Amino acid sequence: MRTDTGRIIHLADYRPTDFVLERVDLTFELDPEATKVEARLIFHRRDGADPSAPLVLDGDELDLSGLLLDQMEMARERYTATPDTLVVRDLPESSPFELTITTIINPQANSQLMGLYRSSGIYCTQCEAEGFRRITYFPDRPDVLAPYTVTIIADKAANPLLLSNGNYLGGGNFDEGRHFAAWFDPHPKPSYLFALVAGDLGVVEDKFTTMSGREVALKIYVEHGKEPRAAYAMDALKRSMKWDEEVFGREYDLDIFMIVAVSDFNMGAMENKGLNVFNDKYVLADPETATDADYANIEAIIAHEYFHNWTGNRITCRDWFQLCLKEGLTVFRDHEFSADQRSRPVKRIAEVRHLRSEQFPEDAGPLAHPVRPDKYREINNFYTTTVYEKGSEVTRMIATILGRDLFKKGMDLYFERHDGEAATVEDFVRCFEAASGRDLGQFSLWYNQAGTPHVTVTADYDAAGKALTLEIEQTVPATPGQSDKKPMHIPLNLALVLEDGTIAVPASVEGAEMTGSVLHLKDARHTVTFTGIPSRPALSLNRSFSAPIVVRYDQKPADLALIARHETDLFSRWQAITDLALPALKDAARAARKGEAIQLDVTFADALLAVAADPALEPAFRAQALTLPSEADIARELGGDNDPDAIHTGREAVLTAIARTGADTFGSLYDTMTPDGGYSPDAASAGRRALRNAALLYRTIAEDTPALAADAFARADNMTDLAQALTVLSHRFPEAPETHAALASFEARFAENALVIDKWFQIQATIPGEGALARVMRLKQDRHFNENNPNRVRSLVGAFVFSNPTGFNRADGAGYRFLSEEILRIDAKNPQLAARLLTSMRSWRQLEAGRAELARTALVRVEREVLSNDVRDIVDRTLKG
Ligand code: B3K
Ligand code: ZN
Repeated sequence: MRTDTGRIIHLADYRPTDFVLERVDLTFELDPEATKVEARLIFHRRDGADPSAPLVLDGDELDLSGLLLDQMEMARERYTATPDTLVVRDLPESSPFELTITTIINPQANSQLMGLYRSSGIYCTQCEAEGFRRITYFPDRPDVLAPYTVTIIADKAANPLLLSNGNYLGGGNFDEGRHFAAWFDPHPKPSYLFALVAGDLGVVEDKFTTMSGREVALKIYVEHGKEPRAAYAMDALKRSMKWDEEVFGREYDLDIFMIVAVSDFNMGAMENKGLNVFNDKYVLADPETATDADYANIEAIIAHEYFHNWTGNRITCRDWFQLCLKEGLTVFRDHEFSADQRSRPVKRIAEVRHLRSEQFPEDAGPLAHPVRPDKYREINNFYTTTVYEKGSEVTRMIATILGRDLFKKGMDLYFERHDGEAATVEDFVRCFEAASGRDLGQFSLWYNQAGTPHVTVTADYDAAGKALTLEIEQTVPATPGQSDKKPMHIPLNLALVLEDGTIAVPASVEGAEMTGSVLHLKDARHTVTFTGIPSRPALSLNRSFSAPIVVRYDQKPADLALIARHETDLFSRWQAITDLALPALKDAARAARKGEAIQLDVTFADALLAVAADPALEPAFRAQALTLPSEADIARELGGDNDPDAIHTGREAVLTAIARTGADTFGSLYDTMTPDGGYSPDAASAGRRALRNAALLYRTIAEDTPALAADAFARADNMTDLAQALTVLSHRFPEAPETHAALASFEARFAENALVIDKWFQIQATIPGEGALARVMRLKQDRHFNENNPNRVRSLVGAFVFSNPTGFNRADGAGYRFLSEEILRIDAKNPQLAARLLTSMRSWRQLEAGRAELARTALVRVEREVLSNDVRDIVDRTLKG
């Protein structure tokens, strides 16, 4: 177990290595418990480096078993080896030298799933961020780039497949049933992009011809028998390759591109050069076992990892502080890809929902950090929605500010200038400045200042002068370690919607620069005047979510209804509907909190139902309109002293009111939004299913019987409908015989399919209410539960702590105690997984006093007993911030 050094790494301390790595040559002799790794590394001392500086290499739980310098054994006094460093002294002043380092590692015992591990009979690696140092001593940092040659030797019967990065060089047989394969990756890369996979897997093959006419072999490796379920992933891969050529002008650069799906993986997927490794959840799909959301995720993640080939691999990060340089940019690219493949507005709505529910709480709590942090204690804890999703929003704002053409010019310049390099955020921003001639100095604060900016707007219309004046104020809340914030450059897209539904074109704008419909806010306060506005307009603010901010504007319901009906920006129509529903949800929660009767004015539901029934709108959008803000969204809007039970009760009352008011609409949607033919995962068909399933929920609420959902469960011919019917049944009628029967039949039917059994766990773990904890504890004893599989742990424990607000936040604190015990147990095996689960406590200070105190007690216990650096970092910050 890695011991906590408590050491904090600072961006300001960055300096290049004393030695330049020229080449890497690795030989693996695979064995489940004693794999021999021989690393031949050619270095030379960097120009200008101290001629007496030793070479310091990173390790993690390593044991050195041999060290040669230029093929000669090294004298003991010239080096010092510990499990986490190898220091070599008296090295040549300028000439290149070769170090041969031998280590013996135990892949079978590697339960952290970092470095080289073996599970379900497959050898697999995960090296980002600092896993390579668990394989051999190495300058394990992203600014050390070299070409790699890899030779893998293994038992042939158990491991017919021997894969690594780059192009295949050749292979052959050895005696005693062993064989070998050699790979060469000509593109210099950092160690975190290294990968090795060995074992016995099935393959799906295809090919792609690049824009310059080169043929690339495409291979997706999956467990034998699962090949048909990789067809959609292959299709998504080919579409991604084509899209990156057409939209970003980026071509693939090796003869082969491989994806391997594994079932034990800490994260979604990993972009290793030419050899992506995936959690099989994001590869395998067929209509019987995958939902529409699964298909959309597969498409997005296949694209994301593929896009990293340029944004991440060809141009990598100088240091881990620059993580958003590859992640934020690549998320932006995958968002754009999905928007082009599916419905742009619906995709945007889904992105913003996700940002608000995951990133906003992070940015408002003790774990808040800038998109580019300036210090860390454990880098694995910085693969966050702030780095990824807010990082993507920051890239999107650059595109909004510069416009499409200049953004493209800046991206081209970035690829041209930095190909083959390890770059920084400053390098990236400079390319857009050079391409556009604009100064992005103030804009760059988005990388360095944490916290979600609040923009408060008041409006005054002067009918006589036909002028609209806006007072706009921005504030950026204090976050841990950052109390004073400077005003940011906020691109605020807005529209003035007139009573007849048209959008006013002002004669002049004063008080802030405006390009197209985007107002550039740069000062703490602006007074902006629009002239030539014929009548008092409704103000549609932050259209398409042009900036990741919270807008505070006291909008009249009639204006929101106008926007919901007429805005040309569909995102804003959805936002208006949400804003119409929010006051009812908040009021209902407040009333429930005080134990008062909930009085509802449901006039807001008219706008929502009008959109739901509008045949001119795409069904997926209509389904989004029917999906009310979640309980977590309402908690965030309430902003403190939160009682999750009251929020739940209030939201239920609002849902019931909508269900009753809209009974006719939901009846007819349920009858008409039926499939056109057999199942197809395309976005339009998925939209119809989403709308019909939303109708199923509302109808069930209005009718208050399990009959309809039980019927839907019996008739479903695809996993989307089946899982939704099971969710409605079990969440609404957990004790009904229909629910027990459905859960049992689902389990029996899919007992052999781990990914579907994950859904079975997840649906049950999120059944609301006090009884959830007992159910989760019972499910932990189920024969399907497996504590060593991260997907399974996330589907039960993760679903409970992240997605069951009433169950987890039980008033007696039993949910928090359960989490603290789970964290301590999981931490002993897999610290990364444990640390991630503990981030479910990030909003604990927003809870009412009784729960907050119980949450604090549970955190203190974790702090007292924790072992790993990963969990210690999270628990310390969560308690302190
Ligand atoms: N780059 C990886 C994430 C690695 C996480 C390491 N703790 C996947 C991705 O973002 O594409
Ligand atoms: Zn990524």
